[in-house]
Amino acid sequence: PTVKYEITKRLLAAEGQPISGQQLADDFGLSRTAIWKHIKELEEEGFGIDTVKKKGYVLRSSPDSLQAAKIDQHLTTKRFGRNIHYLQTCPTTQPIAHQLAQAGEPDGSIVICEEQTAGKGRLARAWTSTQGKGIWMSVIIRPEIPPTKAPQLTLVAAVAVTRAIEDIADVRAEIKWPNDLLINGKKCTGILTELQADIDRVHAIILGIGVNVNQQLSDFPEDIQSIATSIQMVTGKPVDRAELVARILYHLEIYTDLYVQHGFEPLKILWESYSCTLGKRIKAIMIHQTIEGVALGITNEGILQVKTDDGEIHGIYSADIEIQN
Ligand code: BTX
Repeated sequence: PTVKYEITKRLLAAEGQPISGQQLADDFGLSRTAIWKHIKELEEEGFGIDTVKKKGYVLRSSPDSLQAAKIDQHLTTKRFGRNIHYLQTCPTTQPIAHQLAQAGEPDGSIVICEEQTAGKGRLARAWTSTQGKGIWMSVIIRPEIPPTKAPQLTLVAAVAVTRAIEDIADVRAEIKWPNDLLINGKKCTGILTELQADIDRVHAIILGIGVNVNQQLSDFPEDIQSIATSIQMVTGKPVDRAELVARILYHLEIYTDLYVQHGFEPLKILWESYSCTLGKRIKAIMIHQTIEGVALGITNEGILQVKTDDGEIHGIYSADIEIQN
């Protein structure tokens, strides 16, 4: 961590109380001028800092950003989010996380940014990632599981994000199998699971999580305005994105550990309680076929079971789901 990062953390933790420049200089073994330069830089990044004579620096306001010190302030995890790679803008966080994972980045590290210019959905679709309005992050997870079980981790992630949104914004999202989170039937979160694995072992799962947080309807491109929503659009209140990130990581760590230790069953119950797919008539659209029927449930492997009108039960591993009633 850099000195600037440590200073930011101190200012945030002081909650409006002054911090002496001399104290900072002593603690970091720097001159007061060097500290002052860091303070100027923070001001340029949008921090409102007053200099009070004989007392020191007072943090008046901090920018609505996702930089590491802001997430850190809310973090209650052991591993998740303990390494934060923060970027203003990037095409997509996924390949950056892949590269870091390949270079040995530890379990729970994240890549997060304010804006993606080429955000990815599943099957090479685009994910709109407006500047400063959402959470666009990739989490590197290293569970000891065979690659066949990786899709279950997507379901685990869906539960974690749903719980976090409920805690922070007091609104209940529903999970549409496998991993869309909907509020009032509109998509507020998408999850993209990518793997680094050989035949019998997962090296890393790169979990891409996109949450629409503070957008207005006009922030979305026209073609998705009828299907997308944000938390603020539903609750009418802006959400502190850094706090929500920390909460997502909190649940993600707990549920991933629970899953690795006890398997999918305990999480299946949770997943089902948030699902809006089960019991409904659905259309499962896959690359080479479409199946229509009633969604009966998910198996202990996380496979969706659909009963078609001829009474046959089909296991669906991956598809886009349209809910029909
Ligand atoms: P998906 O394929 O299920 O959803 C993509 C579809 O959702 C698009 O075709 C479009 O119709 C719609 N859509 C696009 N952008 C949005 C949006 N912001 N809100 C609601 N609907 C939208 C879902 O894929 C997986 C998304 C993962 C995004 C994360 S963000 C961090 C990481 N980096 C990255 O590039 N992707 C992941």
